[in-house]
Amino acid sequence: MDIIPKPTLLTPNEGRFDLTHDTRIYVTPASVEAMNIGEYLGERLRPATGFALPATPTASAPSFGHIYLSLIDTDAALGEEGYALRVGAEGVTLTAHRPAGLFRGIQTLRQMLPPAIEQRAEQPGPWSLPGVEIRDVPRFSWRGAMLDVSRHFFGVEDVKRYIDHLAYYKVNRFHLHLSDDQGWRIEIKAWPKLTEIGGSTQVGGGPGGFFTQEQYAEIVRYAQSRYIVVVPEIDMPGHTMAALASYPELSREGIMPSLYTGTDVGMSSLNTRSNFTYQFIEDVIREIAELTPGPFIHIGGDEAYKTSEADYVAFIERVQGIIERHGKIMVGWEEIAKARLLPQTVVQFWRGHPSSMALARRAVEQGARIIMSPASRAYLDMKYDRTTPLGHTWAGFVEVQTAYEWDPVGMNMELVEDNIIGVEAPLWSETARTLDDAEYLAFPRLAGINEIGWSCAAGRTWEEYRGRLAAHGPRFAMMGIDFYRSPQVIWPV
Ligand code: IFG
Repeated sequence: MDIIPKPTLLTPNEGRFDLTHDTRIYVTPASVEAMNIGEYLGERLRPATGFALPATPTASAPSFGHIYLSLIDTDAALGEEGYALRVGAEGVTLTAHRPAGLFRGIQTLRQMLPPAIEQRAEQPGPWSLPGVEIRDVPRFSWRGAMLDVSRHFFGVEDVKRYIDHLAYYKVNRFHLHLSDDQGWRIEIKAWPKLTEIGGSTQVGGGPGGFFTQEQYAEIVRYAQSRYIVVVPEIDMPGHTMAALASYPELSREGIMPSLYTGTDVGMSSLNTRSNFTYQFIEDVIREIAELTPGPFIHIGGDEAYKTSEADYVAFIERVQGIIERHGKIMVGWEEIAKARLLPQTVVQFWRGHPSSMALARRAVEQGARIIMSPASRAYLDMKYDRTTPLGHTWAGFVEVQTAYEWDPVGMNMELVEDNIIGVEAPLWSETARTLDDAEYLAFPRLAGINEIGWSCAAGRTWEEYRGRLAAHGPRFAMMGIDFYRSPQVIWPV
């Protein structure tokens, strides 16, 4: 089987089960949430099979020949996202301790069916599931993907499709990079020029765009229904040229910032000594916190080259207090570890500088947890190799094997498992203009990086994965993903 991420424990058995016209998706309990999950499974399987596959509430396990989703009297050791899946001649039984676990198990079920199941038009069967016993629990609680909608703007439908890809790989954090030098992408009612002006362009001078608060809420709901927590990022004090061009009073005196459509970094800074700036931040954080049910708000903090060290530290500590007052947990790129952090704060490691190690240690000493996003392994905007038309090279070439063959506890960062909250694959969009560009850069690498976040470290090898990835390749194609056919993998057809 070509399941990605690889399940913790999988034992084949001699049974097999074919979906038929009569197959039902029985669900217990008959709660709205459990029934919604059953209906989601039905929606994924109906187009290709042409079967009704009705989600049907039940009080007990069905008789022969059906799919049974159950949340009752299950094993608490499965935790928030774990699940147990049995396929035999009698049918399918998927149990979990929590609804997210059922949802994660459904992705495994999808990947056990023939790849044609992902087609949206009816296909010839049979729709066979191989007999198996699976017990699967994730290694890390943060398995993320970041999409930069600032450098190039991606609309709601594109973002929803990207979220669907993330759900398929059991990703549970969607980090949305909503502001940067080239664009401000989220409506803030108290500061309308942020989108009127700051949202009006993008890298290369295109029309830009932005999410209204209703559209952002729609994205959050869509992610939530896939058990994915949206982590909004408002980057500060650097990467703020779009905000400064919208409200020059946010800049230090005498600077007249203008809209920026290039791809340099590190040239902007909020005026970190002005109370006007903190009123701005208070309003932005308040409005975004109200729209974000998830516990996290990312404040960026990267590449603040135009902010003095002392000003930067004071700024981060003051913003951390604002985030906390709004009942949220602050996330930031590794540089925030220069400041005094609250123990719940999350620090996202991204560079491979010698200073990075010291910053990671400072973060850990303060009780903060680390998201590992090493650019040399996990940055999806790095070229695969010198022939890749899109992407950067500053962190090196990142072929599929490079993106897979690392471990968050390794990376000679002197970190231990408990210091790490998880992994995340950022996709910066300076060179990705369309969703097709983004999918080309993201796949296959995103699948492998999230296997690192989900699967056991022990015994995980590139040699085994490259064979499984090859067999998995047709699933990318059936989902309409224009993925990179790495020469490192022997793709079928
Ligand atoms: N570094 C910048 C990003 C982006 C990236 C492109 C971080 C945290 C280079 N900051 O990565 O804005 O420009 O690879």
